[in-house]
Amino acid sequence: MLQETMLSSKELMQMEDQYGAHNYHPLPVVLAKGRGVHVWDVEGKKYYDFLSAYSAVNQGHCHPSIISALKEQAEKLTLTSRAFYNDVLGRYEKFITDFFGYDKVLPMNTGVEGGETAVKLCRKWAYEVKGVPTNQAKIIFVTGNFWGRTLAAISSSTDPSSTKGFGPYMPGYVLIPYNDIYALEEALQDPNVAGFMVEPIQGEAGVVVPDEGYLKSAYDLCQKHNVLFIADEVQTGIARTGKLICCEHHGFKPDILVLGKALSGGVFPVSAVLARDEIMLTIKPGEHGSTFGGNPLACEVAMAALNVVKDEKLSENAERLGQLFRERIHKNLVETSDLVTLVRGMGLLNAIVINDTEDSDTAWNICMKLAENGLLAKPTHGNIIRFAPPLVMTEEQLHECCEIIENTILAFEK
Ligand code: IF1
Repeated sequence: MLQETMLSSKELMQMEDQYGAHNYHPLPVVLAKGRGVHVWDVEGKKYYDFLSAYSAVNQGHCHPSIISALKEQAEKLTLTSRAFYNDVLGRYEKFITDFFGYDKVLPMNTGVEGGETAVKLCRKWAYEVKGVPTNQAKIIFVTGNFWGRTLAAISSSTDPSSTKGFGPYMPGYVLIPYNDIYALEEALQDPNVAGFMVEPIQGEAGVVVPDEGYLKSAYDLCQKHNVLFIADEVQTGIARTGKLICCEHHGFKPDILVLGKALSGGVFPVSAVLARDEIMLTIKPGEHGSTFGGNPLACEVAMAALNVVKDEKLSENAERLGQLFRERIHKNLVETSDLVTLVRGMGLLNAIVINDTEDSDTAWNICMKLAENGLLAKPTHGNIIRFAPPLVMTEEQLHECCEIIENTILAFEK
């Protein structure tokens, strides 16, 4: 019965084209199953997943302990709204604030809601604690940032594909170049600056890693000017770069920490904003929230997902395998193929730069060949291919994937 009603990849892609908005351009692969580092398409072809849903599936697809937490809670209570208390939220709030070392958490659902919450907290803190005149608070962002698709998020974007046709934009934003400490120092001279929001590694911009020392210097400058350092760790957090959060590599704790994606292991939309009381308590009852924010299902899933990070030592694994990956790709591709100019990243958030123009389809065509050879990845910004497998990968699997990547690129004709 199931066999007869099963639609082919082609039929399913046509259905999306016919009935869905055209706001994506996916690789022509239709996935039907995921487990660990593997996914399978409708026709049963097996792939290594080297995108991990943009670092949301750090714990591997359908991790058994996260799925059982989901199932168990789903049979009990899924949503109460915050009109009432429930028996999970308080336990989750204690768990996650202990886990990351903050006084309090404000639970939301998507990464961009986390970013919006951080911006609102920062402004409120500016008016109530720092003493910035009402509606004069400014937040500094960096060029090349990406923190989502809402109007507040795209108002800080320098990418026309995010901004064009969606104006007017949110006021109170200051834009400076990424990885330029002098530009930050200059922007911080304005006493109305309330915060500096930045990704420790710019994911969408193409896994752009700032110079050693930039982030710590930026943090120190923010402290000096009584400005909040807001770390958008939606993509870099949850062990992805080889530490629990990327800022840990640089020896500081952000004033506001935004988490999402792998906070749930890709099982459920869960995001979180963590901060000390002085910041968090500026938002009073009824001033912010969300229907699903902190729902019992999300909380149980997130606790299970974070326990997997700890119990399976995913940070350590990401650190070790990421080192291996960059060394091997540098030796076998950067040094030998004129198609690959560099490999960069931290932990298991890496990318290669293809020696072609940004608007060329070379990176896309390489990803199409990689898919044929059983490995899924997708270009970000034309000539850059991001490689971000689940952090549960073994060394043996990593070498098998490097084999596929190397053979595909070395055999590739532009
Ligand atoms: C899509 C990009 C990555 C993020 C950072 C906040 C958010 C994201 C650093 C918002 C989301 C996702 C969005 C997703 C593709 C993916 C992405 F290509 F769009 F830019 F990873 F680089 N901060 N990134 O990376 O989180 O609201 O999506 O939960 O399809 O738009 P969200």
